[in-house]
Amino acid sequence: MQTNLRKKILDAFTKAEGEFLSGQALADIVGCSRTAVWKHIEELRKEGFQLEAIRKKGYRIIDTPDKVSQNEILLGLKTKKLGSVVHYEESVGSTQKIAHKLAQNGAEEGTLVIADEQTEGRGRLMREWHSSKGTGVWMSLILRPALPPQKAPQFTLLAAVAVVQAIQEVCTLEPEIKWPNDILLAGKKVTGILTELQAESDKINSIIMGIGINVNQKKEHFPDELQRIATSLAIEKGDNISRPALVQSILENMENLYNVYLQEGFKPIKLLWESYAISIGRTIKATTITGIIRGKALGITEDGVLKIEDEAGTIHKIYSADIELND
Ligand code: BT5
Repeated sequence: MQTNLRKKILDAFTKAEGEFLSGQALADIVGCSRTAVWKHIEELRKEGFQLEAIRKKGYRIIDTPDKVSQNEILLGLKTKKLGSVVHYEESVGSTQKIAHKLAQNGAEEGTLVIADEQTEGRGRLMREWHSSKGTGVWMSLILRPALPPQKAPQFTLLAAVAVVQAIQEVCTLEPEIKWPNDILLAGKKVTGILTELQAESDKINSIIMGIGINVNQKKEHFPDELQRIATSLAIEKGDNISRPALVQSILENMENLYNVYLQEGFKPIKLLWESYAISIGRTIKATTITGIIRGKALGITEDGVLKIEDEAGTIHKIYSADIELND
């Protein structure tokens, strides 16, 4: 209930676009007393929001604390569904774990779990995902498409397109996608995506979309073994980036793409994905859990699966692998 009121207040400030809103106007929009409005405003102040208050004019927000908190994500968010419920924690083991639990307990589509720090962030095959405090976007989003589980790989690609578009919008940088789940800048990994499922044999119950983005790390923030292969948006841009603005842009782009997907299928997403992909047409080495395949990456199928043609002309369909570019 409290959170609902807070969301309505933040939505009202979003719509006001920097104009003043009187206490009475806020109370009317939100449907509560002016005292209740005032209490929420005080809580926002305590969290580090700077509000200007002028008699007879009301309030407006002039600065925010640049955290990935629920309030900051909701302020200015223009989606209908994605991110409408936000679970923010300062420090967690893994946002994936929390999102899995929430999904199991019936969390609605669009629920977002986000943390300032992960102490046990993970990649595919339980690899470690380095998620230091206050520097990145560590988020898990719950989707509930009425689809068979075979369609799940498409969502890794859909998420990658959304993140690329958000990085283009917020940072004016031009990232590339390495199939299936890496986003690169200057050849180094800036984002990893982990798509997990809760499903029955013929139907997805929920997709838990884990996205990790290095945002404001400096080179020395990365452990030695990552310095050669990882980068951050700030390193590439030469300036710090607003994490909440980035999260909002991801949610907005993802919602658009998801709606396109539900109405028109995967084809338009596939075309976008291919326009950002670097592996297609190249000679690659794919390390899968069953072995290594070398050959030319022909493209992705309608299901989002990678096709590789080896030297003997055999075409392999790859669902998941680590890719090295060999040419
Ligand atoms: C991934 O796995 O790239 C998926 C990463 C997903 C992380 C998000 S954060 C929010 C959510 N909660 C979680 O616990 N996870 C998700 P994979 O393709 O397996 O790559 C893992 C490899 O990337 C590691 O073995 C390292 O080599 C490298 N790596 C680890 N941390 C990194 C970082 N911060 N930046 C770049 N590379 C990293």
